[in-house]
Amino acid sequence: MCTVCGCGDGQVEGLSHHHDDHDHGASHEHGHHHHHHHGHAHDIHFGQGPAGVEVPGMTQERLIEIETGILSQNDRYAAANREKLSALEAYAVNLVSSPGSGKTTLLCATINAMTARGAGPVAVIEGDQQTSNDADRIRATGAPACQVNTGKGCHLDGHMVGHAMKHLNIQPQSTLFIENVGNLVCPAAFDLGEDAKVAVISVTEGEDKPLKYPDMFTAARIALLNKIDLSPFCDVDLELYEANLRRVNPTIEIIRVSARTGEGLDLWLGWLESQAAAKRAKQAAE
Ligand SMILES: Nc1nc2c(ncn2[C@@H]2O[C@H](COP(=O)(O)OP(=O)(O)OP(=O)(O)O)[C@@H](O)[C@H]2O)c(=O)[nH]1
Ligand SMILES: [Mg+2]
Repeated sequence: MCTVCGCGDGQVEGLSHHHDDHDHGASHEHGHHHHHHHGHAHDIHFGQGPAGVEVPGMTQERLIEIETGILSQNDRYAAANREKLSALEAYAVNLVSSPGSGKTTLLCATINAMTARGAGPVAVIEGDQQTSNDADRIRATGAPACQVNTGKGCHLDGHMVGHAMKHLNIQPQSTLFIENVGNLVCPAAFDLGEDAKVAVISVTEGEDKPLKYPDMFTAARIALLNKIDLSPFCDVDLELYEANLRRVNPTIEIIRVSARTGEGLDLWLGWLESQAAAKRAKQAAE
């Protein structure tokens, strides 16, 4: 189960995957009468309890118990992945975003640019609910890729990534790119053993997205503001976009990129190189 949104394949008792109980009117009665002086309905806030999430039929205490169990299990797998990657002196990023922000297109462009500069071995793990489309696109660049289909699941977890790492036979000093399932909510909560989460957000999505989905941008170390080539056509205020990113995460780094034109790719590759070098220097000093 995903402890963020409650989805999954019925591994947890009492959780129906078919959310056919949509009687919101009855189940969310406030129990007292509201007077709508201003002629508009009140806003409804779920996830205000200690668990931060609502699942019908479950208490907040039980939800916290389940979430703690799942996340600590996940953290053990993630720690094992991190150890393996460190032993290989590999650097791993977890690319997170909404569907279609351009993760795979950006990855293909990144890999091609890295190959052109002789930037060392790469490997890719592709997470999607279904299809091997993205792994096929990566393999077309010549890079090794392993597709993980999550089925009903909405994110990759540490266990899935551990399996994929075994399949990939990762070379020493590699850069490992993990493309998470397109989902701006749940992947934020799951450590995969990566060195950094990289949020890809495109100019077409709207400047308010960092404010509406803050967890993802709080978890990310860097945001790649993609499809910058389209900004003249979509009434986007790039300064406001960046200000909103910094409002939810004051230390987030931001690079404007276009996977289409290659704008900003040098800065992104430079960031990757410096992060990997810093990791190796830190390991050597230990
Ligand atoms: N104009 C423009 N289009 C882009 C850019 N990057 C990606 N696209 C387009 O955006 C669409 C989605 O790109 P993908 O790379 O499949 O996005 P994704 O994030 O991998 O999607 P999922 O894996 O399904 O979540 C495709 O039509 C791409 O050609 C860009 O920088 N500029
Ligand atoms: Mg993709």
